[in-house]
Amino acid sequence: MTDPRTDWTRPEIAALFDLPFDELMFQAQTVHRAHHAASQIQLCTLLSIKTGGCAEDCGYCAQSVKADAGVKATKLMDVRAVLQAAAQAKDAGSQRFCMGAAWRNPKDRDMPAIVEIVQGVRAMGMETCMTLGMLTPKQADMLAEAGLDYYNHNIDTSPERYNEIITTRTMDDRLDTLAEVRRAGINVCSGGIVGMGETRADRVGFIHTLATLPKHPESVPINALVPVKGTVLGDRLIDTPTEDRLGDPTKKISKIDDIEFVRTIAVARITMPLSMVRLSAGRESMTEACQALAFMAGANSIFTGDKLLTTANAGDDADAALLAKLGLRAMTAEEPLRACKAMEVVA
Ligand code: SAM
Ligand code: DTB
Ligand code: SF4
Repeated sequence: MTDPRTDWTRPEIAALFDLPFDELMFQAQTVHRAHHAASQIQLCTLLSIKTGGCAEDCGYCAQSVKADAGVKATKLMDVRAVLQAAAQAKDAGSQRFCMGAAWRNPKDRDMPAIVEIVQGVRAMGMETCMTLGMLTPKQADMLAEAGLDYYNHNIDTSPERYNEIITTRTMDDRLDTLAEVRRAGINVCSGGIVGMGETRADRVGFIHTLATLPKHPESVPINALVPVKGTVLGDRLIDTPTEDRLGDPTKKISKIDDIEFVRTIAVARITMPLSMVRLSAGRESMTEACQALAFMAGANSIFTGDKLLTTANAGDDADAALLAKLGLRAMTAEEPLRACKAMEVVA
């Protein structure tokens, strides 16, 4: 197997976006089938283990202290309650349990409970993923020692647009944590959000940043903005823009065009052939046809269950019906591990 390229240029990525749609889909399917089992979708479950009251000002997020989205701030969940939720997810057929905390970074005093959670979920035979914000080298090592399989830390958008969306940290802060996660030996999950009013060039820059990391993330979540009332970006999409830091408060953003969304998935698949590409937030308001195209474009992972972190998700019944209609089946736990092993072989 040849090494996946990490030397993509922006013009090359822009040229992929510009392909005729049928050609782009053909290339994406060809790459997908060369590296992944066809017709198999990984099912992941999300749990918010610490909700709201986050010090960061991410313009899309309902959990920021700057948002007025009616999200109640909670403390870190009790270890036993997290393990109970993980057991339920396992019974529902999920292979990966992803736990999110609305933190800028975990405090050292939070780490013993986090370590206990990772160990407990792993002992159930599920893959573990955590997203806790920025990490110190010591925290990354503690998570690795606890056996954490994946760490999610999204770059979210292009380097050029980053400080319009978030002012309380930089893209470089994000890249530093990703490097620490890699160094500690934890698999990387990193992607972002489209539909935040960005340009095609921003989407090119976003994919370029991921596809030129020293090693591609093992998981690449592509979220479509879930517009939440009371957040800067949600209000702009819902059509109630208020005075905010993004300049002209009357500037609206529209929901991303379905075809452009699918193109983004296809370009992620082609440029990061071995990665699991996750069709993440935003499925609840997506048509079945758009989701089907996203799977054809190479997405092979979804979040199941009724809830993401604070917003609604499509729900198990809707997902089971969609997968059945499309003849797709849930991946066994071994498949994503096989994909990771393939990445180790070529690294
Ligand atoms: N605080 C941690 C962090 O930011 O890394 C972890 C939790 S944070 C909610 C995880 C990711 O969820 C964000 O990086 C963003 O990509 C995604 N997200 C948050 N709100 C979203 C929204 N309204 N629509 C789509 N994606 C969203
Ligand atoms: C990711 O890229 N998407 C997930 C997960 N990683 C942590 C989170 C989506 C959150 C959607 C908004 C909400 O529910 O608050
Ligand atoms: Fe905090 Fe994460 Fe939400 Fe940003 S995306 S406000 S860091 S919870």
